[in-house]
Amino acid sequence: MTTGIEKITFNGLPAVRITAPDGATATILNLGAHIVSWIPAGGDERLYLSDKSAFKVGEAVRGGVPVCFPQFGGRGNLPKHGFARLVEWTETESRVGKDFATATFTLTDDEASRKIWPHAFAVELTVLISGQRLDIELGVKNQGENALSFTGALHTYLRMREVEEVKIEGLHGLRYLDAPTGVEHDETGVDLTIEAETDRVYFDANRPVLVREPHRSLGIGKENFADVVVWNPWEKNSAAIADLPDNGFRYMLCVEAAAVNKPVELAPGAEWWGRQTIAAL
Ligand code: TA6
Repeated sequence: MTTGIEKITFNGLPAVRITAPDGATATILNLGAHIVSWIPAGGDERLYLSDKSAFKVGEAVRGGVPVCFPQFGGRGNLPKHGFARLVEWTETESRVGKDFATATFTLTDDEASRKIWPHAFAVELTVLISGQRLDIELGVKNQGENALSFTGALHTYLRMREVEEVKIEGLHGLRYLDAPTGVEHDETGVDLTIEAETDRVYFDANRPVLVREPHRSLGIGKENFADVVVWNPWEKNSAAIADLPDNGFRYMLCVEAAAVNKPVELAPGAEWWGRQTIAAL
């Protein structure tokens, strides 16, 4: 095991692999500051990654943790889920401490971004691993002279042994938007199970979410992201997504810390941050 920070090439793309002294490791692409692997200390891979991903600048990677910014989904005129996942970020700081390893990537506006989103901004993504835990923090600063607003998400693809075995707890009683129909409901179930296409935005989801598999679990918390998105494309959509294997839906579940329903508003000079924490249990 190599402890530390390694600059590597991952499927042809520049990446950083961080490894904590306890053996926890994560790999982050410069493209999109996209986490493509997370293995907790002594554990197995906990993120789903499609090997049909293009792994090309300008195209989104399918799996891992896409950073959706400054637009969630199609809620605006930008490319779906924003442009941040399509471009290269700069690695600014990586280090290993006594019981953690961390890497930080930044993205600022440039001519191309200003053409489609006329704002001066600085975005930072910090990944920290320690033992059984992964922290992902997104920071946004408005560096311009006008107010800006954005939506976004840490679009985390969790790796599942078999998605039909999974029970998701912590969403009971929440209002949610069922994205395919555009209709809102209240969550009446105690455990959410995935047995069909599921694409929901749970509003103001303030409790932690527990993703239980028969043999292991993940506890997912967040700060400052108001919403939780749960997505599985199921069979028909999975087959229609070119960069996902036909049966890919069986082995993935997206549980996303998201700011969707109420865009984040930033006055000139103002900053915001949001964090998703995942603990392997
Ligand atoms: O977060 C769920 C979602 O918005 C779904 O509606 C689905 O389209 C998914 O994201 C994936 O989007 P992508 O652009 O990566 O294919």
